[in-house]
Amino acid sequence: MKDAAPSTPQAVRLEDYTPWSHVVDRVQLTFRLDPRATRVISRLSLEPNPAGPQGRRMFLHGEGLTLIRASIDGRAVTPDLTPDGLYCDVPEGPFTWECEVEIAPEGNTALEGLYMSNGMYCTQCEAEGFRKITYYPDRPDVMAPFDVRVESAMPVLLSNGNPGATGTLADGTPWVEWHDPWPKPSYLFALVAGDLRAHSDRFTTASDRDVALNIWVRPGDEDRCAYAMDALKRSMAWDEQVYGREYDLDVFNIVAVDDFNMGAMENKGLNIFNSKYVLASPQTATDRDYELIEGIIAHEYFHNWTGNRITCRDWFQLCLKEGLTVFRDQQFSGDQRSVPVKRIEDVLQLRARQFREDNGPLAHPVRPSSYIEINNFYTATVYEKGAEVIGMLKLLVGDAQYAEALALYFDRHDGDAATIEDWLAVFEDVTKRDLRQFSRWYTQAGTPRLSVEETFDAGTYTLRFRQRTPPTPGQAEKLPQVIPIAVGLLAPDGSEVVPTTVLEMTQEEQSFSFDGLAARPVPSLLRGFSAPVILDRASDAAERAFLLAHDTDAFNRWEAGRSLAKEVLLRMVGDNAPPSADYLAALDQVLADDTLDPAFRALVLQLPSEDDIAQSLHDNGTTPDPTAIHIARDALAHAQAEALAPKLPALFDAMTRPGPYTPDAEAAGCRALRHIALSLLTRLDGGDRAAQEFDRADNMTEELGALGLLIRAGRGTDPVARFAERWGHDRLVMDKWFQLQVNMAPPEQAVTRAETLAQRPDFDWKNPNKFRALIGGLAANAAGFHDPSGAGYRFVGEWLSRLDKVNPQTTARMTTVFETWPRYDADRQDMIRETLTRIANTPDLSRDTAEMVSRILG
Ligand code: 0A1
Ligand code: ZN
Repeated sequence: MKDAAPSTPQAVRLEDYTPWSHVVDRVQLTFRLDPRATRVISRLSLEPNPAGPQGRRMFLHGEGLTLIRASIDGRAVTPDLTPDGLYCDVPEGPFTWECEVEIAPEGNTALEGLYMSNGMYCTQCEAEGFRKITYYPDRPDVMAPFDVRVESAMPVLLSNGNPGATGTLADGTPWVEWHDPWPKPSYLFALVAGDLRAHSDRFTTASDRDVALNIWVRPGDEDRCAYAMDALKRSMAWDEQVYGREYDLDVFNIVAVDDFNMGAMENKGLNIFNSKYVLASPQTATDRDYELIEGIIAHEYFHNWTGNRITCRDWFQLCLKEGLTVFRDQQFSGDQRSVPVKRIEDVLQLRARQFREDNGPLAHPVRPSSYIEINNFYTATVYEKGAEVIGMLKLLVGDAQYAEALALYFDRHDGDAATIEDWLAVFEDVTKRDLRQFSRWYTQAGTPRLSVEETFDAGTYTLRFRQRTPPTPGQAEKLPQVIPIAVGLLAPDGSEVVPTTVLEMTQEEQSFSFDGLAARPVPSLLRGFSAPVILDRASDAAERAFLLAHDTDAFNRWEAGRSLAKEVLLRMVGDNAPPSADYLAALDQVLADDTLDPAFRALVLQLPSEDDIAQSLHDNGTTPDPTAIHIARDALAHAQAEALAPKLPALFDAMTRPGPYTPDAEAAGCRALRHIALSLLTRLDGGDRAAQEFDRADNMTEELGALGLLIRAGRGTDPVARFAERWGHDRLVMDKWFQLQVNMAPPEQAVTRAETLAQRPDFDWKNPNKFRALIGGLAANAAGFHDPSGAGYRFVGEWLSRLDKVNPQTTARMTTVFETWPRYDADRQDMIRETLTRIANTPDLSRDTAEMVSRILG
């Protein structure tokens, strides 16, 4: 009874939501694990749902399953199988459904459902993977307690919840039972079986619950779990202190797997992680890795309340859990490290990924209203813009009312599958505000442009703002949004005359005045990046340099330096202007200011990315030339190096800290600034110092940093080979090696290098991390990827067509490297369209990739 081929994809629409016909009171699952023939026996206690459609027929999702038997109340039934599931006639009242299916985890290369990674069984069920495990109402609003029994000879057998009985079958096969008392949707189900080792610890909650913590890894990786464990305990304590949320089971398990489509997954009590976001040692992980591990461990842990205890009614509400959980993990990381530095990093990410998405063919609202494949909507817009929307809400209502609203949300909706309307109603009830206009942030796509004009007259300073959101696919007209604009005013001597004030803009055009000023002030607008908008403001370089030197808002100090650099670069690309001396002088001051956090100084010195410059040129109506951008950016970096040369050696030495590596933010900040100094010095000495550094580095941050500079300087051949000799045994370190070589390569060599690397036997392209490292690494080398010959597009296109056969989800996500095509010249546009059309015409293309390619082509 094998099912037929999948049906033609149809769009799912928010407006069509209807509850399921039945309620699941209990789920009992038994797994007899076998790589080629796993048996899954499922028993569901069901009853009619008074709130759902009434009738005597039920539908269960199911994909790629072989149905062995099915029964209702113990009597065999023959359901009608469809490509997406089954229909079955059911009794009028409560009944028990039982079925047995067979699946083959070994052949599951899509890494969705039950699959195998290095001989270990694991699952990924969000969003719709559970239907590849058994027949089930696989939708987030169906919540039930799960009892799971796993039968297997594997030494470690895990599932959600608390451990239960264990035993041995007559044939000697061991079994274990797990009981999860918290009703959950199927997307939070997880099972792991393998030869694993635990790094264990304990945590006592505020209510004195003793929780066993385990991080499960492959043998040999046990000594790389300490940082993740430390981050987990800090996350648990932080959620108690800041949000009053405690953990609610006796055990919390984390498992690291090498083959994983995303970063990690918040399955109840059994989080599954991409191993790169768990495993760390000073020798193998960079500062950035440590930071990401901390943030992702926190993110998944925080989902226990925002996502698991309160889940989503349907997948259109994805931002309900993701936006809020990202917001929470950003708050956590800020508290653990530095609030302004974290904010700058988050805004850099937001602009690089979300603004790019929001200003191209894939733009969609934070809460989309239709989709073909939900896996394509785990986007920067849903996650990062979703978090920004919460940040704005908090700013508008204030910290105290935000805390009250969150307490009410947890109280009112615990155990619910909720909606964005529920979320906003909580804020309306607490604050008595009308949030109807604010809710447009959830339904309108596109990044609002905010322009401003100012006047000063008889002591009154007036800011006149205008907002406009360009059309996005399917949304031609945009209405004004509520924009919180945090503003401060500085006097000409640099003192602050008006401290941060939040202006609430609601109209298309709106003025705000400040009286009683002795002189025309310098405005510091959108402090802390108080709204995800693009601010257009004509201001001169002198004013930006003034803000870079004097603003009391650290974010805006950085922003002033950033916009200065951007402006200089745009003039260098467009008019062949020389690097601006004012800009270099301002940098010189920042560099020498020891009162500033080294991490902050490193961020000020870092130039805008080539992609960022391309987007700005496009926004200004100029067609970007990736080669010219690369040359200009290089030239500005050279000018920085020459201008700052006298200070660089001393800075490098000052940032060299004695003693062994520690991953804390302070030490990492010094290394970041030290690396910038080394990078600039490399432009002057051709790499001599970087070569010394490569030889002496005792940690991956410095070793990899130096290697990248040597590659960029054209001195990479020998160190690249030595690095591979040293680290060939380590899969995660080798991912960095693949990535760096194409990413740092001179643009004209990038594609050939990628082609050569792709031939290597250790380029295991079916592993998503490896694929992303090499193919994604090339796409991140903007001038190399956009090589005028089109070789970069063809290379990436061919690999995407190939990967689609084994892993549609990762393929579909990577098609976004082409989303910026409308920016470029006619030749490049033609070549990209040709590549995308070729992908679209690949026989048997997945629904995932087909949807993405057709949206990108528009
Ligand atoms: N919910 C996870 C991310 C995630 C989403 C989808 C996945 O498979 C399609 C896997 C993981 C998170 O936010 O961390
Ligand atoms: Zn998440």
